[in-house]
Amino acid sequence: MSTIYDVKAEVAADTLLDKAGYEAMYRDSVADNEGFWKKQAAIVDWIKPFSKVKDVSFAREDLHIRWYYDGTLNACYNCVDRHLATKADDVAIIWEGDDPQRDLKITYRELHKRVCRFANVLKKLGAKKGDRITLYMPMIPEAAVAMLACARIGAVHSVVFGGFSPDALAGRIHDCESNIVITADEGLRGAKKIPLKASVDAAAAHESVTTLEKVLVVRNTGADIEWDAGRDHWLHEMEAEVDDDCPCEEMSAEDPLFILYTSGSTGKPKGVLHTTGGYLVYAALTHKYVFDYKPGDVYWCTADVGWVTGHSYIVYGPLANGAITLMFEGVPNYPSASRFWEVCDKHQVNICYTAPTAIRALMREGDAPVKKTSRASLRLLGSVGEPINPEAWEWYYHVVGDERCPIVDTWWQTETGGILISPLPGATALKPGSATRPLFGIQPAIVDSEGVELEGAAEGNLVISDSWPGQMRTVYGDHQRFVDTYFATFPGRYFTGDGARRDKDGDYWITGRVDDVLNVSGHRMGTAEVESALVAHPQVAEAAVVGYPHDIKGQGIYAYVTLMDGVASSDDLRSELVKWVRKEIGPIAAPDLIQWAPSLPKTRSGKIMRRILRKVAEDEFGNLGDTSTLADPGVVQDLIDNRMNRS
Ligand code: 6R9
Repeated sequence: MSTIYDVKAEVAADTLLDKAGYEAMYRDSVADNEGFWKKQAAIVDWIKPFSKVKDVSFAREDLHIRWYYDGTLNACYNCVDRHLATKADDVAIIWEGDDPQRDLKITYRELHKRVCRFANVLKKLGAKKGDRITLYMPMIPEAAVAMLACARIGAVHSVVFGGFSPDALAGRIHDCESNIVITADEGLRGAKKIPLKASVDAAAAHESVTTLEKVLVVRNTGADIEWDAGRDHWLHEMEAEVDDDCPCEEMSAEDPLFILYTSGSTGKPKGVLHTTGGYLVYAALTHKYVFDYKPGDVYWCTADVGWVTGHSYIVYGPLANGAITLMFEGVPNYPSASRFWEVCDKHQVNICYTAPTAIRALMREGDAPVKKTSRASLRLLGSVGEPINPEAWEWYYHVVGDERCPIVDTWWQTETGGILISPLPGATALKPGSATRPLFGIQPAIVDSEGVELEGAAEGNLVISDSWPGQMRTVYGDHQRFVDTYFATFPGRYFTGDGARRDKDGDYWITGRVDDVLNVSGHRMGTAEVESALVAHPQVAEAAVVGYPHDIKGQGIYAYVTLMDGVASSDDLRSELVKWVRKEIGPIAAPDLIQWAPSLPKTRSGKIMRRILRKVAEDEFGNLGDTSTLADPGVVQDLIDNRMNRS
């Protein structure tokens, strides 16, 4: 039985919504969905007001999602220019460097100037409305400035996480046919240098990369880098040649704002496409209510801009709301395990939004590194990226938040653009491990494997029955894949890929992915992606990858590898394969455990029985279920005898 915290007793009475306020607003949002979203759209400024609110069909044969589609606006204007009248000298971005001695505050006026100059540089490089521009950046202000500059001129940004390998970067440049890549000489994380420009060079050399014309480079660490004089340009040199004035492009609400690649259950990452109007309304509204954001609050989301959390809750949501958003270049445990809380004290952070994997890693260091800091400025804590285990929740609540700060456990996805299920501080009773209630306009349902909706307390597949403005619109360049991935399994509804339980109070508990997607330290990783990287190795014949419970990462990556005939297994080969996957995809995809499997358990039709592989990886082989359909049941005993995860 988990503790239920009555948050009303703990937060100041002046939260934006109380329980009755949330309930009334939710009721309205469902009873008159169009009317609700028509009204809420006033959270952003429109150039040409919309007259049409919603045009949606979740039917497979006629799938389309449009919001505010005859209106026009500019996302950058909303995040920057419109604040100049009232808060030009207020801080927009606080930047905290990897090195605790380095930080920076950027006002809205300065942000405006930087974004305009950056946008003019992009134009000078030939960027036009609709172009896809790839960003491969460290967590420096220029990352946010570059995103906003793209939005300003109507270019579509595709941010690729700086931890991805040159191969992964090349695949993403190729898929969206980028003509420009924006990067830095190097990144810095935990005093380690990340050779970003060298990775761009390697990606550009790929034969699949045929559209890339220009590389714009931010000087960050000042490292020596290779230079291609016809292709590469320094930002600081080009900025000296442009002026501060750059008008905002008038964009249709349904013009693309960005593409963000994410892992699915098949091998190739999908280019999730978000458009301008609905996304911005949804990001701004959810940022305001979930984080109970009030003017002057210092808000910190610890994510990287390479993930959707960084897009919606470092850049677009907070800046659309005129907030003070903190960007952190470093890692939680450098120079010490107190770093997060030292940053909170130094910048008087009121709202801190981080991931369970970071909380678990810091929890392992004990309470002392937390207790030596004050954290008195904190008012609200947030969690995102994976289910938070009650033990980590309790520690976050008692030790970090001193039992004073509600925790918002926010469930959402790259595809959803913003938070869909979360408590609201002051309005929702908290339960450790539960994301609790749907936000405005969100109609979650739980269906069984046949698609039958389950009522009341139930467990099954989590689907969403109606659209919301922040929903993705398509998979870039592959609309059929969008339809097949999200709307084919349970006709007429959006399938999240997650499992969930709804308790008797109506609160949701996300149980994790029900497809072949792993969640490693809050990062999505398709098992098929890791498998194809492994089989690309000349000595690997076959590979199957599953997740297993991992104390810090949530899930670890467990690979079963069958070697080519005549290749001897060895620990050296094992480390070589780990290195290989790091090179093919990036460090986040590196297998934690590799088991040599002379053969894999397959059905007579040749399908790998992942259920069995998962059980063995979990060290739970006592109950393997029905193995009678296996072509060779003997395979299983060998797997059990040689399992790598023994508790
Ligand atoms: C925002 C983000 C999405 C997947 C999602 C789910 C898991 C995210 C969660 C959570 C339980 C939460 N997830 N938040 N599970 N509780 N609060 O993380 O997007 O990278 O696309 O991952 O992450 O499995 O389906 P993304």
